[in-house]
Amino acid sequence: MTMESKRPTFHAAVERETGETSVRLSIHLHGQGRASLDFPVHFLRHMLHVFAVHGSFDLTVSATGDVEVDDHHLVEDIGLCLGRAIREALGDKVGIRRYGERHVPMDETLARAVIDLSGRPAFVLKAQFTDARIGTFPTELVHEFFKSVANEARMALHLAVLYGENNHHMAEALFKAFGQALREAVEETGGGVPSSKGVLE
Ligand SMILES: [Mn+2]
Repeated sequence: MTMESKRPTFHAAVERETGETSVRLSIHLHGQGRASLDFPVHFLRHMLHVFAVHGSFDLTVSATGDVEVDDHHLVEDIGLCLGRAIREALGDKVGIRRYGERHVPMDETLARAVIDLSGRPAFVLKAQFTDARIGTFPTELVHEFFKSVANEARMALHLAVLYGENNHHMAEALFKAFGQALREAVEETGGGVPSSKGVLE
């Protein structure tokens, strides 16, 4: 083989520095739900805490950014680093389940996450948010965050809020569903590469 293959280690650390943001992120995908989150976007900290707990991931994020402009750059770049870390942690994906899906209710809201760790980025979010902001957090950044994750992790990520009324619940149910679906997708099955093509890039 000319390509260097790398077995899944289930953990990775990523650092990324630009003129807009500085992000250090590490994740253990077979962890215990411990989160250490230090960056100035409070709502995303709440969401990533939920993601880590519900996926039983150990997640550390330390980041700064130009939040005086708005939260956009930092949220996007944390998503990008999370996606990159997931991809690195999974290596050649030998012996993992590959697919994961969950429906998660949160009070009046029902959300769904379906994942294929296919090696090909695709992202769909179907949600009817009714407020432009959740607290101070721009609601549209929910879409931007997950899109960055899906692109960099090279996964197909299909998210939907099937119904709901409270925008905080809708976002939080999506992060819970994403965490639980990802946890399923990264489970070890003991098989080979879960693809009829024999390769998942
Ligand atoms: Mn909450």
